[in-house]
Amino acid sequence: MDSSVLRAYGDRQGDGMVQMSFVLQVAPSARAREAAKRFAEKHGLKEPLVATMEECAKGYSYFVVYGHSVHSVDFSEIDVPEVRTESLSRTEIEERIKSQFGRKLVVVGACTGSDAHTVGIDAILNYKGYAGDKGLESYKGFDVYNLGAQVENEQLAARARALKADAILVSQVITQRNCHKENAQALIDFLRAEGWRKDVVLLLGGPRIDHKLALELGFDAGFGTGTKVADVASFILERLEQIGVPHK
Ligand code: B12
Repeated sequence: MDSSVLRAYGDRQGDGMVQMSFVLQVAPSARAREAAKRFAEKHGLKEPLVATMEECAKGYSYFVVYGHSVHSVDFSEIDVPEVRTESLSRTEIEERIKSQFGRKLVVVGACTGSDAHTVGIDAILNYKGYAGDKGLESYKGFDVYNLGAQVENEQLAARARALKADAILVSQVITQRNCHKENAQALIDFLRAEGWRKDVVLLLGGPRIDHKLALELGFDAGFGTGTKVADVASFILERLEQIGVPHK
């Protein structure tokens, strides 16, 4: 089998085993189990096995069904943009800021629009960070301003400008009706209209953000689930060195 063609791996190579879970508006019963099986078959699963049928509310059942999927993807055809930055250690980051810039780098971040999910941006910016990974505030080389939640683009831009920010970090967690795209795009448009988009590193982050989307919207990079603070710091340094605004 061509190793670049991927099928789901269950018990053995190429068996295509997957599981799907869903809720049907019916109480658990033998008929409900058969309904779940047929539902899975209609999604293309071969030989489906209903592994779980549990009442999750009165008149509703939660199912987990296993079966063989028939699809595959050719890995060799996949090309997605990735953030390609040398990941530096904390010591390297501190030393490079000192030697390349000779001052603290100013970072301003917020969770913008109606979005109130601050845990992600706090993880990147605040001293205590997240899951043992301390935020940018814990680095001597960064001067960090976390504006918090539900910050309007204009407010973020004004604060960033007043602080002579080197980098603006935007977090978007809510993606209902694509509000994250609209909101992030509006910030870019605003900065372009004000004429200083190119003078600042702009990062977009959140669990449903990827590098490709961020680039399409006009950001310098996008960071998704599991982002590490050192990777963000390394990217900011590299990008600032490229755009050449070392001394303000
Ligand atoms: C905690 C939480 C809340 C809390 C938020 C508290 C707070 N202060 O943040 C509260 C209870 C307020 C809340 C409210 C709501 N929530 Co909520 N919430 C969550 C939950 C459970 C966890 C989010 C979280 O903290 N993750 C942990 C952080 C560390 O992860 P992260 O954000 O991905 O961050 C990492 C990376 O993405 C990245 N990153 C993130 N931002 C940035 C920015 C930059 C610049 C960079 C570099 C990196 C970066 O780095 C971080 C570290 O690795 C999620 C479900 C889930 N399990 O994810 C739902 C979830 C996000 N919420 C959801 C919803 C719908 C809501 C509400 C609309 C519910 C309602 N009907 O009222 C409201 C909206 C409120 C609002 N106006 O925004 C949905 C969003 C669906 C969608 N696709 O839009 C989710 C996914 C739940 C769900 N499955 O439906 N929520």
